[in-house]
Amino acid sequence: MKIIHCADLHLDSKLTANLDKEKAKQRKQELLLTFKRMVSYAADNGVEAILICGDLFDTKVISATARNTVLSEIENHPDIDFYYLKGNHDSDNFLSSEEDIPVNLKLFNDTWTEYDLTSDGKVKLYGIEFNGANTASAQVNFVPDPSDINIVMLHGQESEAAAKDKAEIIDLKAFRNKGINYLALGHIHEYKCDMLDGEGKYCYSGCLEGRGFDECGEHGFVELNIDTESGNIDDRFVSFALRKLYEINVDITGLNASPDIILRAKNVLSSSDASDEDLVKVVLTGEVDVECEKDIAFIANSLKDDYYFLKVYDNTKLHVDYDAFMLDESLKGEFVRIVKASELDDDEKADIIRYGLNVIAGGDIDED
Ligand SMILES: [Mn+2]
Repeated sequence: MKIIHCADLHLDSKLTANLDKEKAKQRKQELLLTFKRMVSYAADNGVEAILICGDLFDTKVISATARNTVLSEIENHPDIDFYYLKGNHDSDNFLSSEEDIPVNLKLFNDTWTEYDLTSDGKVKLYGIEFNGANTASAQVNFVPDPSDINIVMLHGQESEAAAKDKAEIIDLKAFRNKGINYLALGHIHEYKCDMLDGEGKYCYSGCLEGRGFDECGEHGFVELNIDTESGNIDDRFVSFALRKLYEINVDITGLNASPDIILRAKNVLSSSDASDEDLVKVVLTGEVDVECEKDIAFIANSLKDDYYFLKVYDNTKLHVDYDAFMLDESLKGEFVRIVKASELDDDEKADIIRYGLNVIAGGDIDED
């Protein structure tokens, strides 16, 4: 049987951190459309169950469009069972009353819930929603029958790192050597799959679409193909996002003018994987002369039409050729010598010299 494991869709996410109002609205719709596209993929490929491992929604306030779309996708695909385990971003607001729940929408609560994925009862699905009080004991006390094919759904941060954002800690040790074939996780937004113990795997599917530049790269879901006879589970990451996000470093060491920087950036961008549908953050790196002409807004505007969204972040270091100013009798030279003699650190000196020289030359102090 085929199963889809997804998580962290964050439908209704605001998406205004980078995008303007219009594009944020469009991108928000795209998150919902990608969910629909995934359900169509499931229907077209004979997928019998979709596991949603938390953070289906982004906030407690769920738009009517998102709610209605999710419910209608579930209702219109009666051959697919949707297993929805709430994450730290989800709330009960999605379903207003009992009669709203479609028969093929299966839910979880704060105690262990068990579902049979096959009529012979050989493939079991377990899940629990952690709430702080139940987290530690529920993990230790969980004992499935190792002779079954066991799939477990959870939402939380695996124990190697501290939990952020009120997520619960999942202690992987507590799930080892219990006969779990596949631990389907949500919370970490990047795909990650590794061995849980000698037999089973644990996996974060990652989010379905990247939203910010902390979610660069491939995003999608995991397709599981379970051999219900042998118990063998074949897992495959399916890259599915409509758009990808890229952070691309452009070293502009030695360049002194915006046109040259633009040209360098275009060269680096054209050899990257980013396509015109994608979102790109260009990070300028390297060391440039304190007097170099580098208009970040102009550089960004010159590059942005090639992509759905592009921004430029300046991470260059400034180089001050102090020797060149030592004999300069103008105001410039005097200014540089005063800053050099100050107790500021080198980076602060360079920043102040750049601003000062720019003002002396008649420019604007916040040109970058
Ligand atoms: Mn999440």
